[in-house]
Amino acid sequence: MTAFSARLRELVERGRGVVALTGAGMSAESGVPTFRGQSGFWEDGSVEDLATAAGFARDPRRVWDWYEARRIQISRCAPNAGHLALARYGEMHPEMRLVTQNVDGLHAAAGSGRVIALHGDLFRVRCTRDGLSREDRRVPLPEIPPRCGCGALLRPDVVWFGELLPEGAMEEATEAARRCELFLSIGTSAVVYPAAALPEVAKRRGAYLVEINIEETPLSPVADEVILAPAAEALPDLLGA
Ligand code: BV8
Repeated sequence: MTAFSARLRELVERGRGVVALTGAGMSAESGVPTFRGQSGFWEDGSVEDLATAAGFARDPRRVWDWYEARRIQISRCAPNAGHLALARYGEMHPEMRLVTQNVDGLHAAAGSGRVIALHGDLFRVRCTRDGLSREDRRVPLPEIPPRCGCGALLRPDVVWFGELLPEGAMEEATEAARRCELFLSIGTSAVVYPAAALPEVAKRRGAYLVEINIEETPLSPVADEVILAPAAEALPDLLGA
């Protein structure tokens, strides 16, 4: 059983103005690899080649090989107890806002509605000619790199480095962070901006800032409470299973 302060328990029970920001660590116990840290995807420093528009223009097949492998892997993953605890808590407290950097769709699969997805969705693709995006859950894809009916290349409908976040998503998330009483930063290394600015926005406006992670991050010294535990263990304890 994870230990929480009385203050945190009281804020969770009140349930007024709770915002949760999740990162790759939220899905680690579902079997989805994280980006940084021990088994991180980007240990070999290939982020520039795999998660940028320039990398895609240079070698669309190499980028799609990576995204296709993630789509296939994630299609076999299920939401964990942490995703389910957040979904149930959101049902009981409809004003709770869930903001995610993840593109794996596991919050929606767990039943969370109204997820603010800052970095897009692995199971949506976008035509590189007209920019229109659509859901595409085919696993595996029929060809790599996949093409639109118009013949143009399709790209993953995710936000790459150097790209702007989806219209309105950051504004909605920032407004929620400004108004919340309790901000939970869960399973994120807190290094990717502008998402990483959200906890600081909440803290500056007087929210109680809590970090749930298995290790310290640059956010830890700023947090009011750091819970060093896996998300799938801490969240059911904190929010109720
Ligand atoms: C942008 C693609 C405007 C989708 C990703 C200052 C201001 C603005 C921008 C910048 C800035 N400084 C630098 C920038 C540029 C850049 C940036 O932030 N770079 C960083 C690296 C310094 N930001 C951008 O480019 C953003 N765009 O700002 O546009 C602009 C335009 C032009 C020029 C400037 C600005 C776009 C950012 C989005 C990039 N796309 N991914 C995909 O393929 O997935 S980001 C990538 O990192 C993922 O999306 C991921 O979501 C994100 C954050 O990583 P985390 O989720 O935190 O995952 P990570 O592996 O790092 O950490 C996991 C954590 O979990 C660890 O702490 C670990 O301990 C913990 N953990 C592990 N197991 C568990 C656990 N915790 C709990 N339980 C467990 N079981």
